[in-house]
Amino acid sequence: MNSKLDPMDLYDIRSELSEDEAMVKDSVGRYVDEKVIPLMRDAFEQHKFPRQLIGEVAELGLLGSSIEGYDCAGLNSVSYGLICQELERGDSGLRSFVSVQSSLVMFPIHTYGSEEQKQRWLPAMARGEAIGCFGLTEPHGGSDPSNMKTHAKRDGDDWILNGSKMWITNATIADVAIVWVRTEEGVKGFIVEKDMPGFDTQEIENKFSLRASVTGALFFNNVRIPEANVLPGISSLRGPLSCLTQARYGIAWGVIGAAQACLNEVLNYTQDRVLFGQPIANTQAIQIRMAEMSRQITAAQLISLRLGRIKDKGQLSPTQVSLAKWNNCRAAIDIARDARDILGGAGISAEYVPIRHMLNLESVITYEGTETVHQLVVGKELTGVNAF
Ligand code: TGC
Ligand code: FAD
Repeated sequence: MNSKLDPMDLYDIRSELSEDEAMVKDSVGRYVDEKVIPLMRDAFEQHKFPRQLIGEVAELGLLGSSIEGYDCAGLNSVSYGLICQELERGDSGLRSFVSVQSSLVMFPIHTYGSEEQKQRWLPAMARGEAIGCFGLTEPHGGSDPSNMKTHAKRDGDDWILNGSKMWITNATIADVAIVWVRTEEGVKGFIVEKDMPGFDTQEIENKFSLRASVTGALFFNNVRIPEANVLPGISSLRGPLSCLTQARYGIAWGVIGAAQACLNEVLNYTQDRVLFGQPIANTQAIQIRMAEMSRQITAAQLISLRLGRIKDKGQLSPTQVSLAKWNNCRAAIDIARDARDILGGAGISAEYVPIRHMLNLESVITYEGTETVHQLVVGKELTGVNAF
């Protein structure tokens, strides 16, 4: 009776998708199966972001996909979520690239930028010809961006920028950085271009997580920024935090893909692994563990779809996004760790996907707000008390 259910979609989320959404999911899914998955093991082992994928994801319309106009696809939020899910089924590093470009760089330019800034950057970024990064976190503590030290002072028509940012995705490959800066007029977003004198970047090497993604530091030493490179539409911490809401939304969907990849791996492996005279898939303990994975994936899918529908109605609250990011990252990392264990010794080999996803998810559960940050956001909503 149960054989008709899709093990990756027990509640038939697919039937809730529009024709266009299902088409997005299928086309990105095919691309990931054919072009992404075959590359990711090597990319992870070699600690290299496969840059050849940039042109391909751009060609598929996946960069800035939620933006209307400016050569962007203008898809809805559920489609953006499905894109993240399918990409992260391949690797969190590729989803990170697309999240940063779309939600953290193109979104603030589109939302807070001047028309000139939008015309200059958005079409080039949609085509993958310009790459962006987003600098909010500083070395002394990312969870509390209100304690920002990076600052800028007016000098005639320009600004002079000093400080540094740490743990920045795409740092060393970016043509442009959206850098959040303390000024006497509030927190402002600066568009810093890679060749500006005094601007430097450095890659963070020897990571054990997100090895197929570029992470680095940004340094600003008296960088002269013209007023034309300041986002005119925002002067408070709400600017960067609103970008995080977009990216966290995508992550809540994305990690479902990583979890599905792990469940799929153990479903196959346990059929063939014969111990004590039977495939381990036939044992109660293994079935319960895989059922638990399926329970968590199903809950995450339902949360994400509901969140997407709320977002598409324009009624999203950041607290709802925090709950989804927390729940779904926790589910995905628990699933990846358990899948690694079910594979036994083979689980530590790069031949199987769980350990790569497990290691990646250590970053994903930390960035865009740690689990504790999201728990405290929900706690604040429930009690009205700010416990940070
Ligand atoms: P708070 O006083 O609560 O808020 C300041 C202003 O911002 C508004 N706001 C938000 N707006 C939109 N979305 C959100 N999520 C928002 N959260 C707050 C708020 O309404 C207020 O607006 P206004 O107009 O009244 O001024 O700020 P706080 O300083 O108390 O901080 C709250 C806290 C701790 C939740 C926040 O600082 C936080 O989220 N901390 C975590 C930082 C973080 O997540 N950093 C991520 C860096 S980027 C990254 O990791 C990229 S990885 C990408 C990849 O590779 O995929
Ligand atoms: P800290 O803020 O120092 O936190 C340390 C610990 O304290 C955590 O466990 C935290 O949960 C806990 N904690 C904090 N506050 C409290 C509290 N009130 N009560 C109890 N516990 C608390 N940032 C960007 O700006 N742009 C990027 O592109 C980007 N990409 C990243 C890519 C990777 C691979 C990684 C790992 C990080 C990236 N980050 C980026 C930074 C990321 O957002 C931060 O690492 C994250 O916000 C946490 O900040 P932190 O590392 O300084 O930890």
